[in-house]
Amino acid sequence: QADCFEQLKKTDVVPLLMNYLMENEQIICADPTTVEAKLRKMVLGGAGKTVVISDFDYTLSRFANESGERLSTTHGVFDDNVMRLNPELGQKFVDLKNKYYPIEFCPKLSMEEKIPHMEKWWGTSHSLIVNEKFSKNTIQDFVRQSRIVFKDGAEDFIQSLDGHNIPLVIFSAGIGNIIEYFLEQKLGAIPRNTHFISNMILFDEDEKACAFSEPLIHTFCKNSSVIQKETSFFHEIAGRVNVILLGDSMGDIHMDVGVERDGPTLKVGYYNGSLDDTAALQHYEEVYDIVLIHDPTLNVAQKIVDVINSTH
Ligand code: MG7
Ligand code: MG
Repeated sequence: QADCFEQLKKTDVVPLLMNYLMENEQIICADPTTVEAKLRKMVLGGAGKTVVISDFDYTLSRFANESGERLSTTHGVFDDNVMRLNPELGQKFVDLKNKYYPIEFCPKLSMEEKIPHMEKWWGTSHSLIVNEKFSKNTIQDFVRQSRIVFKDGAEDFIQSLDGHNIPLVIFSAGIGNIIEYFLEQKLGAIPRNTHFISNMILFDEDEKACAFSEPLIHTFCKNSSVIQKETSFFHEIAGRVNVILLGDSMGDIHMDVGVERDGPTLKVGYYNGSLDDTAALQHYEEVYDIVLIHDPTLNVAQKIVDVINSTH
């Protein structure tokens, strides 16, 4: 009985968070009962049972600036910078984007139909990078000059996870090195809790790009099929049964598949699309527990983590 009382006390904070989620018009929680139940389990488990699995592009990074202009993804770093230095090659990156981006988000095509196109896009774009033999230094400069911007509160969010020893797995179909350089530049170093599952540029002994890591990770294969079980951090997340998943695309919702466990996954989705597209928005509400509309901050994710940390 005392145990029961203790559990109630610990989860006292959950209704407060639920109120916050329900009162905000930019936050959609289609099934609050389920969300509340997941949150209670996560609070009881505490930081020690939690892992955050997050997408990077347009999830930890901002989708648009204050004037509504689209910001850059990790691949986009090449489009912008190469255009400046070598317009002919830059145009090739831009042509690829103009051809394949509409296919990635085409509502009429199935995932199976899109996959070969995504493989072609990533493959071609990566070949351009490797053939040009960009050096590590050049790419670090590209990142410095890029239009990748952290969401408000992202730095604090990452640091607070690290402070509470909650692992952060950044699962990205972008380019992992670009994320690493960005974090190094913004945070001074990559926090110890932070791990990557992504496409990595491999460098030769002269630090020139010479290949990409395998398997290729594109939008529609972000699941256990691309996770190498021998990854060094796997033991670190083995006992972490409660997952907070952060993403912005439909391809992000299975990022937790592959971690063997029976705890809940709380899926938080950033919706960056048009508000007129009610079908798309509805689809997000079905697959994500919490949908955040045009949110340039990490406030909600931070509040969830704060609540998990508050009782220990
Ligand atoms: N994405 C994927 N590729 C490219 C590229 O070559 N250039 C640009 N600008 N964007 C690219 O983080 C994953 C996202 O990155 C985009 C090969 C895709 O739209 C994908 O959703
Ligand atoms: Mg994304």
